Amino acid sequence: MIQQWWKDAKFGMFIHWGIYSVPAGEYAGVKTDNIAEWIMHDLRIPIAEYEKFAASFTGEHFDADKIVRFAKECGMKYLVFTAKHHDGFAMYHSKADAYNTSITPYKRDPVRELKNACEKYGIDFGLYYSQAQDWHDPDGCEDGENGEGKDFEKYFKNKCLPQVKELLTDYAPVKLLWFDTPMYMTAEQSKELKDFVLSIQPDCMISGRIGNGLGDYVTTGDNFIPLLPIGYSFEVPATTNHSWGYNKFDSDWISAKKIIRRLVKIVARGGNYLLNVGPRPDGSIPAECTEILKEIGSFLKYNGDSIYATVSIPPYPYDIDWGYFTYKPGKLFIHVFEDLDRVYLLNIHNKPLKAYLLKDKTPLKVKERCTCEGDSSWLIKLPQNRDKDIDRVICVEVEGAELEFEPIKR
Ligand code: H79
Repeated sequence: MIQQWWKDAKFGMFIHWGIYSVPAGEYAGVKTDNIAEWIMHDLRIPIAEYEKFAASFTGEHFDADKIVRFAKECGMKYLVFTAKHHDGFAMYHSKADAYNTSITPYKRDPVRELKNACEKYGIDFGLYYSQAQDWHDPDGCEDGENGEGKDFEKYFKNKCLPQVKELLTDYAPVKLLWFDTPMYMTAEQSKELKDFVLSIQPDCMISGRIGNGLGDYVTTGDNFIPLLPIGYSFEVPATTNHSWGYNKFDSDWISAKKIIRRLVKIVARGGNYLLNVGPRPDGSIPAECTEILKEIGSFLKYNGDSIYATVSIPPYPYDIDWGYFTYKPGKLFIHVFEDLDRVYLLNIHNKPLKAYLLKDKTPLKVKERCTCEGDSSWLIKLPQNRDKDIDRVICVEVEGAELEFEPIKR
């Protein structure tokens, strides 16, 4: 079931950390063109060779407290950590399977450490678990195969369910289980997994990728933003460069400007944004990435009211190319992406009561007028954008609990 904490959160941190960060996009002199955590699959690395990466997984700079505090400073309200990715390596002390962080020089349990830090800083804690693909288990799914010669039920009963149970009992409460790539799981298997999760923790949320339409919400395609409000709660999982796991060659970072604007766009359409960081094998996060997140944090520090706990709104009937609207009962937020000196809008039904720039409360006037064509209109003059803000947010306090746009008249 969708929980209110998740609906209100809007912005979360995804962490992809695993032994794929050791090859970091290159194996035996060959670079992978694809996402770095897929290197085992894409470069056909034999299991026994891939296992050797565990010996270089040192984690000496992994500081869960610092990461979670940082996520909070950057305005993220929840966190999802890869407890097990498709490579089958558990990033916690699993009793069900020895292939886990205990066998690395790092030795520790990042799930435990992150969970404790999340509790300390009031961040909602979630875990990613690759329930179907497992390239280490002889019976786990692998992309491009249809399961011939494999006994998926065997893997499902002997590894997947026991590990999910461990996660939900040893690290409770897990607020969100983020399943991924259901592959050829049947509806019965997805249902069994869902019922199993809920039997242990009834209020645990389940991502859309549990498969067979059984998730609590829609998980969009990786890095894909729906064009319109889709009528369901949704979450956009997305990267800060082109990979999820650390890739030493990927220096093509997405700017803070783009990410802030994507966040506004996603929230305006009723969704959440789960933004990924990929630590190195030593546990550090590339500085280029943390700088981007800091800038997002500065925006949210002053403009968070226009993001968190906002509700999905009907689409505005005109195509405005300079920004977006977000809304919470009584407050319409107009996000202005360009250096406009005025905002002119038609067809907003609610009566404006008071307006100001959200970041510093500079008062603004809303001039209301009926146009010659008979449309209602608002004119709001804006001061110069001296600080070169990426998004100037105007808050207009309005009458009425629901936001209503008037349709375009014939
Ligand atoms: O965990 C992250 C990805 O590893 C995972 N989902 C996010 C959250 C994911 N699993 N599958 N996919 C993404 C789709 C992957 C497709 C591709 Fe490929 C992997 C394209 C290139 C590498 C498989 C191998 C399909 C083509 C080649």
